[in-house]
Amino acid sequence: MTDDAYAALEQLGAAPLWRFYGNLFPAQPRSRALPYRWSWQDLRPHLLHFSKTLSLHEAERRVLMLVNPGLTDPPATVTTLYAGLQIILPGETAQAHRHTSNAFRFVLEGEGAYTTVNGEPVRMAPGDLLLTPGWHWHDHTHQGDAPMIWLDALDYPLVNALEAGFYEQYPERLQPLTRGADLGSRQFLHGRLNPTWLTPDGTGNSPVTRYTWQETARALDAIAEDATGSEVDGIALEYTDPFTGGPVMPTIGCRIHRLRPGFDGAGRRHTASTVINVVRGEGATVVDGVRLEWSEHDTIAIPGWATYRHVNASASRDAVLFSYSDEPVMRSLGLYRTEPGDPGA
Ligand code: GTQ
Repeated sequence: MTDDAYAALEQLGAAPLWRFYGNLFPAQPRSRALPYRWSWQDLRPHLLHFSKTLSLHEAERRVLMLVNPGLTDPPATVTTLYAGLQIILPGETAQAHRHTSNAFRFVLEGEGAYTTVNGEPVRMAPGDLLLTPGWHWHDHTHQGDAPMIWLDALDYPLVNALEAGFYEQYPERLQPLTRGADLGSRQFLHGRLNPTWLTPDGTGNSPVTRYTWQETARALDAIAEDATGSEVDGIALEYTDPFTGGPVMPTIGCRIHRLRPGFDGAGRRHTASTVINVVRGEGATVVDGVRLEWSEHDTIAIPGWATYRHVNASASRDAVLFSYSDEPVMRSLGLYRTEPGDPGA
């Protein structure tokens, strides 16, 4: 009789809350994402293989998605964010399009390519961070003489969960160049001297199109000797929107971290989900008891509410990490929580 009573509910589009309660209101978050490391050394040959066998007319973008084993459908890197490795060859172009997802690129290898964002060619060199805010037209052109590889990041897992995804292809392959190269970067170069004739566009995206590695390295070097840094994140600098001093995108915050030689970080967890790419150095990030060993250009997933700590394995060299997370989302929704902890292992 009882089973019939439950079956009847299902027919009526109803369900007994008491059978779902613990899953719907967990005592604390239980991410479906797993701690994971994607190996640059293992994936790079596959990128090169597809660059030789798949043309950019067959694929809109030649990208290997970094799919978290706990998040295969839909594929995502952490619950709200995606990472992919994109390769483009000299002489190639990638079709102009736009989507409501916010995106950025972090350049890993090569030079001579640029992304055009709403008419502005934005040049790419290793370590550069380039923003492609939602609904901005973007296409890629490579005029160098060696393959170019970068990390793509998008918030589409979040945008699609919110059912706010729109996409459009540009009527031609490339959009016209209507602005000077890197203008969005040049006119905000100093961050403490902003152009008076410009105002925020209201989306919460930074107006800076390119954060050059040159500037990032200069910022790190300027404080390397005497900055205190964080016992969890090392000497961590947040890329900022010069209008607000806040994160570069409404959904994604980006940081660069310098871990001094022998850095043995304190453990912490937060509700934000994080992706890391190793700029240089060797070390490990321990996440909920799982030790993820990393070296140059590896990518790491730290699920939300997982406890983690970073270790620089070298006693003589710095390690540098680039990280991004959905912390701006958590904060703007009043859902950001953090506390110290020990990840074990
Ligand atoms: O380069 O525009 O990895 O639209 C995924 C979606 C890259 C891009 C991705 C994209 C792009």
